[in-house]
Amino acid sequence: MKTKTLTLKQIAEQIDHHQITGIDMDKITSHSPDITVKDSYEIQQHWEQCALKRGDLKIGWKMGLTSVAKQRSVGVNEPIYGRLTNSMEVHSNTLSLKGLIHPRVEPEIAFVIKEELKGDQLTARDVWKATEFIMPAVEVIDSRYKNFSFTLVDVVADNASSSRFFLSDQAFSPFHTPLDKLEVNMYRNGEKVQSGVGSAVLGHPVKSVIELAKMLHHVGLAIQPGMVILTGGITEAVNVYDGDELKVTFDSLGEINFDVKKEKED
Ligand code: OOG
Ligand code: MG
Repeated sequence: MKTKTLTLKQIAEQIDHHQITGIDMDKITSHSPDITVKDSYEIQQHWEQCALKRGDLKIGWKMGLTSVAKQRSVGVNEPIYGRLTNSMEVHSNTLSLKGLIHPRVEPEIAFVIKEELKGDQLTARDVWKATEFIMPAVEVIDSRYKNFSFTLVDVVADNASSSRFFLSDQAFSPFHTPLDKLEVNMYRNGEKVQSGVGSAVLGHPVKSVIELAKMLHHVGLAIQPGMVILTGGITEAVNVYDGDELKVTFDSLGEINFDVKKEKED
């Protein structure tokens, strides 16, 4: 079998290039079949270095595949995490398709943390105590792999398909409403395309934060104050195309609206 031996850093640079250019690529497991999940998280760390060198700032973490709907849709059956930088956050009501390959959007709940969260034995109470506020969010995922097809190792190396995200203008007290009961609906061009309830995320989105802290603890990391955490898609993700109008409603937490455009017009 023909195998190229690339270092983990070289693989991270390759993925970074495809993330920037918006050109799809072969799965890394197709040329480096021996890579482990642990290696993939190391690739993420190298990728983060590339992004920071470019001037990006680290602003948080995302959890992925925290709902059965999401796990089923991509055929990977365990939660993963990725890294968020400031250039991924969209501050307007337009999602530009520039640099994107085959984007999909999904409704999520974001937590913003005010005290360090560290350890693999945290409780929901620890997380609430450390949470400054929560916000409705829409994540735009975009696998760099051809046909949005990957194994666990591939998707972790590709920063858990992180691409862009929207946060609502309004933040809420973590105690405003029970997040496991929150009903979320997603409309594309006026047609309801997905609906779900917060409990789809590991029973309650707070559990996603506990799980993230645990996964990070196992590699000697913690969630730092100020970090944003996307807790994972509540429904399956839907494809978006040029000209689409998206509306995502979050019950008593309001809605997020945006248009999808080929090139940003500003
Ligand atoms: C992996 C990322 C999943 C989520 O919220 O479940 C994710 C993927 O589906 O490409 O962000
Ligand atoms: Mg997501």
